Amino acid sequence: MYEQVSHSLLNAILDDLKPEISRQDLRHFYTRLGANFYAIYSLFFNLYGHRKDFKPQMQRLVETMAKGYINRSAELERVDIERELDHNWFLSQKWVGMALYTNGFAENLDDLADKTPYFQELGINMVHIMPILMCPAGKSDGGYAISDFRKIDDRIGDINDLRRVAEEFRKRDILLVLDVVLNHTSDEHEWAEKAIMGERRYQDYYFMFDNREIPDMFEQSMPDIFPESAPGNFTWNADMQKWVMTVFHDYQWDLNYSNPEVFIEMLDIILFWANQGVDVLRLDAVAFLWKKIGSSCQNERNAHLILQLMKDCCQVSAPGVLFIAEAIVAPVEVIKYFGEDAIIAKECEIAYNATLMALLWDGIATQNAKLLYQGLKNLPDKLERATWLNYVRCHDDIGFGFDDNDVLAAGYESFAHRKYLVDYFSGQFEGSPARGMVFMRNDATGDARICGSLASLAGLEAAAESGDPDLISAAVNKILLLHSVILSFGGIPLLYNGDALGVVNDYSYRDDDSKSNDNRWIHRPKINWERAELRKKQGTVEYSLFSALKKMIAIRKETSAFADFNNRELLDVNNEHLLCFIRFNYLRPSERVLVIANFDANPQYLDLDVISGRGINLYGQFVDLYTGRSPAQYDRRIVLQAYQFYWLTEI
Ligand code: OTU
Repeated sequence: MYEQVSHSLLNAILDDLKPEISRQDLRHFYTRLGANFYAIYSLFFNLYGHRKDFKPQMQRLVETMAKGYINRSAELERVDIERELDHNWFLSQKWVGMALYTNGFAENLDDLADKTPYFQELGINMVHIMPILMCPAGKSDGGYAISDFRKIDDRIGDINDLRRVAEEFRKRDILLVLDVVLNHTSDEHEWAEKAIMGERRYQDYYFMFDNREIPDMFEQSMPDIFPESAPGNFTWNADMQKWVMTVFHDYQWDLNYSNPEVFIEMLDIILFWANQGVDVLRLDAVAFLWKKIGSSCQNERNAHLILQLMKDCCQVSAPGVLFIAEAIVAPVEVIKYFGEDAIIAKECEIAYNATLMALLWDGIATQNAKLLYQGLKNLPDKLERATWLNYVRCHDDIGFGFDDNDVLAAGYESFAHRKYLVDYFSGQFEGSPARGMVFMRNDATGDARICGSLASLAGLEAAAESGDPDLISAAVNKILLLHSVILSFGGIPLLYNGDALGVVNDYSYRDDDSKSNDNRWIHRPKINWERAELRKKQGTVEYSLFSALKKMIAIRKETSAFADFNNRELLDVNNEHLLCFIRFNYLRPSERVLVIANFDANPQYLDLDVISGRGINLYGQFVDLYTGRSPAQYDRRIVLQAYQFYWLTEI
């Protein structure tokens, strides 16, 4: 019955298609539209069915998808078809990512294209180039306050440079990841400027109120994201005499997705970038897409419906393109961004694993893996055909957003434990080697986050200053330990620019007025390529890190048990300092890798007897895939040195 409604609407829409669209060869488009239309219609109806202009908007939606399809090159369409045939392609262990700012990694996009051999040298084949679109200078939020969604920031290049990057990447089988900032625009975006001029149509793209009545109501339940630098969620605009919703900075205006035009505009932008040869789109701040009075305005059901609709529409026009959900939210909420059902209600194929990231840092600060174990044990199962983006550091701060119940179950008191972590990483805890900074302390909630580069947080900056070789090697080993987990956990590991070279904090942001009130800039470094040459010189820290990571990456790619097919068993091993799990080949479950990571500064042992019955031969002989050597083993106990890890297989 319902299908009939959507079928007849689809027929009417197709009859009315503009002649320039209907004249094209739309064979594949029609097949996909037919297959997805019922879902698209239902979602669009659910979100916008109450509006008088529902049908014309639906028509525009289909036209936008058709235009997106028509503008797709033959080459990209070939990729689409290839990926449709091999739809699990991104779950393979062969992918290893890196995130970077163009002008941190290179001079500009052109120079970045020239530097692609570096990715191959390390084994990186998925590169997230952080936002490259036009942003007002000084009010850019590191690229996340966009004033033109179709124009590349002229300080780093133009669309031809990006095409060159995309070509270089495709030649070398490197995936290109770019951002689409869905939640907000800069206040200097054309839409915002037209709104300021009084154009009603564009005022409806945002949330605007004449007085504080509604903003006050919203704010009762909305948390502050940047309480220090941008308190509150609304900003007064004197030209319009209106309050504008600005969840992030006061110059980032939240888009109003209860308006279907906003949805269609953003879909058009997504398809535009898909057609530039982008393989994966990182969707920024997706948790915030729907605002509802009385809620935290995060993780709302309609935010999920919007993402499902985006996915369905993109699957019609550019099916080879994947979405990454950037939702730094509680573990039970993150999981929902994969969608409700792998086929009929899919959202993003990939999501940032912020839970693992924060838990790993807990392991470093406590030299103990009990909260890490607890948190991972309670991480809900994800959907089929969905995978994690596992990372240790990124361009943002670290929030200790793990579940309070897990903190309690690990035997900690929530407030005191979080305070300990913040003190530890900001170097305020006696004996801590970490050199981080506190980010956005919120006195009202007691919450605080941490900034700092991986190397500095792991103690390398302090160790290098002291010149003590033992401290340096401890820091190096911690950095490798953290990477050994993200490379073996299941999902796509995402390294961060500079981390393979041990780049420490960059304090120069303090002298730049547009950056000095945001200490996330401390960990957005500019690579010194002369110094990076040291990666080739034995005996240097750069060499130790780079060569070890290179080797780990190469081994990961050869180890099918590291692909992500829900093929991980977490182990309770009766030793709090060890994180331990088994990865198995989902096609040949007897092919197993036992991963053990020692978070302690002292040697620890794993008693194999406690994991009997898990398919590991207790009397077997093991070999470590990483070193190629057998582990120190005595009487069914495997010994690990401080911060050592093993990737063990039976021989
Ligand atoms: C994202 O961040 C970006 O990664 C940040 O760089 C931007 O400042 C922000 O959006 C606004 O565009 O929205 O879902 O704590 O972790 O704001 C999570 C800061 C986000 C970030 C958080 C995050």
